[in-house]
Parts: sequence; structure tokens; C-alpha cells
Amino acid sequence: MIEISDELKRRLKNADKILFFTGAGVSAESGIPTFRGKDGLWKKFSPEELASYDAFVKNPDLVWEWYQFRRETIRKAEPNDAHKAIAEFEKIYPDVTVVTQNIDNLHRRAGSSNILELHGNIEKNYCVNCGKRFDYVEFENTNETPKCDACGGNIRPDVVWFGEALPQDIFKRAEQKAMASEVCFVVGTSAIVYPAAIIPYKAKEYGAYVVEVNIQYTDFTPDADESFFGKAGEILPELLNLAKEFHR
Ligand code: BJW
Ligand code: ZN
Repeated sequence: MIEISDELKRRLKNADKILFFTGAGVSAESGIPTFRGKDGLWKKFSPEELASYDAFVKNPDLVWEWYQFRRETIRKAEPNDAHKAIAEFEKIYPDVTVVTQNIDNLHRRAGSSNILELHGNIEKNYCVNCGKRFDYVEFENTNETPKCDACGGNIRPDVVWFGEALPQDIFKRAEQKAMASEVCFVVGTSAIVYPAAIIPYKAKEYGAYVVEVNIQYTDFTPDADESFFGKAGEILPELLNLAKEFHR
């Protein structure tokens, strides 16, 4: 059982606008590896070596294979109790937004309806040459980079790599939701990748009470109003129950 402060009780009681800022840790209990940490590597490559346009130009098949491997894992995965609890907050509060760095669709599959995906979506692809868009299903069994049927260019996943800009409209909306939020939960992220990591600081700057949920101390911990150290799939259902108890 977690213990929460009187201030968090007061906030849960009076808030209308809730923001969740999530990272890979929220999907860890669904069996999807995080990026950093001991299980965060794939075939001895770090995310910085694979998640970049330079890496894709140098070795498109390696990068494509990494994404195919991850798509398979993600497709087999199910939303966990953290995703489900987050989705259920919508039944209590009128304005709930999930700003996620994840590309795995698990918030959507758990039933969340207002999701802002800052780093794209692994189910989608586009041609680097002409921009034509393709669905994942078209390349289900391809371990080599597929070629665009319109121009022959390489097809890449529609995700944001290092050095690339985030989708500006989505990032703007996320910032606005952060600024308007009254309680902001920061769940399962190392909070080291920018500009996404600005979101919880924006929330705090504009008056939100910021609550972190992580299995360990992060770069954001010193700035959190309250931190719960434990698994998201265990802590979030407890926070949901407390919200149900206290919300007016
Ligand atoms: C649990 C748990 C459980 C585990 N329960 N918790 C130097 C200084 C500052 C910035 C830079 C710099 N050098 C370069 C930059 C910029 C760079 C950056 O931030 N780099 C840092 C690494 C230093 N940023 C960029 O390049 C961004 N673009 C940009 O800046 O563009 C500028 C520009 C402007 C205009 C025009 C052009 C350019 C883009 C960043 C894109 C990041 N992309 C990735 C890949 C996405 C696609 C894919 O998935 O393949 O996004 S990298 C990867 O990191 C992925 C994630 O979304 C992101 C964040 O990781 P996350 O989610 O926090 O995961 P982890 O693994 O780090 O943490 C997991 C956490 O969960 C841990 O804390 C665990 O403890 C916890 N946990 N189990 C609760 N059960
Ligand atoms: Zn093309």
C-alpha cells in the first residue's frame, strides 16, 4: 500500500485536468524492453546507434530488422495494469491526456482516448524519398528494408530518431496540456531525452502538482513534488483507487 501526502489528496480531490507523461517503463511489465538499463540493449547496439537517420543510411537493413523485431514483441504484448489504470482515470476526471514517448500503441489498446505520441508510431512507415505512407501490415515478413512502389526509395518507420524534430503540432498540444494540467504523473521514463522531457517541467512551472512513478531515482526526481518508487503496474492501480476515493 502506498501512502500519499495530504497535498496529493487535496489535488486528486479538486483537479479536473490530469496529464500522464509516459515512457518505456510503463510498457516494461507488458514484456517490452526499455531503452536504457541492463536489458535495454539489442545485439550490443545502444538506441543512440540505431535510432538515427545516419544509422539508417549507413545500414538500413540492420535498423529495419531492429524495428521488425520490436514490432513482433509489441504485437504479442498486452496492455498491463498501468496502461489500464491510466485509461480508467478518464472515468473519474473530465480532462485526461496521455503524452507518451512510446510508439507501441498500448495506451490506445488499453482504452485511453486522448493520446499525444511525441515519438511517432511503430505501426506506420513512410518513404524517405517521396514521403508516401505505408502500413506495417504490408511488410509483415520483411527483414530487409522494403522499397517504395512509387519511387524505389527506402521505407522507414514513422518514428522520431535522434537529431530529428518531433511532430510540431503534437508537441505544441502536449505543451499546452502540460501548462493547463493540475496533476501531472510522470511514469516510467528516465526523462533524459529532450525536447520530450520538457513536458513535466512545463507542467510544474505552470502550477501542476507533479507525481513521479518509477522503479528508481531519475533525473526528474529532484523536481518531482512526490515520487513513488515501484512498478507502474502496481502503483498506478493504487493511485487510481485513491483518486476514486478522493475526487469530489
Ligand atoms: C519502470 C519500470 C516499471 C522500468 N515501472 N518504471 C545533449 C544534451 C541534451 C540534448 C541532446 C544532447 N545531444 C543530443 C541531444 C538531443 C537529443 C537528446 O535528448 N539526447 C539525449 C539522449 C542526451 N534529442 C533529440 O535528438 C530529439 N530531437 C531533437 O532534439 O531535434 C532537434 C531538431 C529541431 C529542429 C529540427 C531538427 C532537429 C529527438 C529524440 C528522439 C528520441 N527517439 C527515441 C526512439 C523513438 C523511436 C523508437 O522507439 O525506436 O525515443 S530514443 C528513446 O528514448 C525513445 C524513447 O521514447 C526515449 C525516451 O526513453 P524512455 O521512454 O525514458 O526510456 P528509458 O529506457 O530511458 O527509461 C525507462 C524508465 O522506466 C527508467 O527510468 C526505468 O527505471 C523505468 N522503469 N521498468 C516503472 N515496471
Ligand atoms: Zn517513394
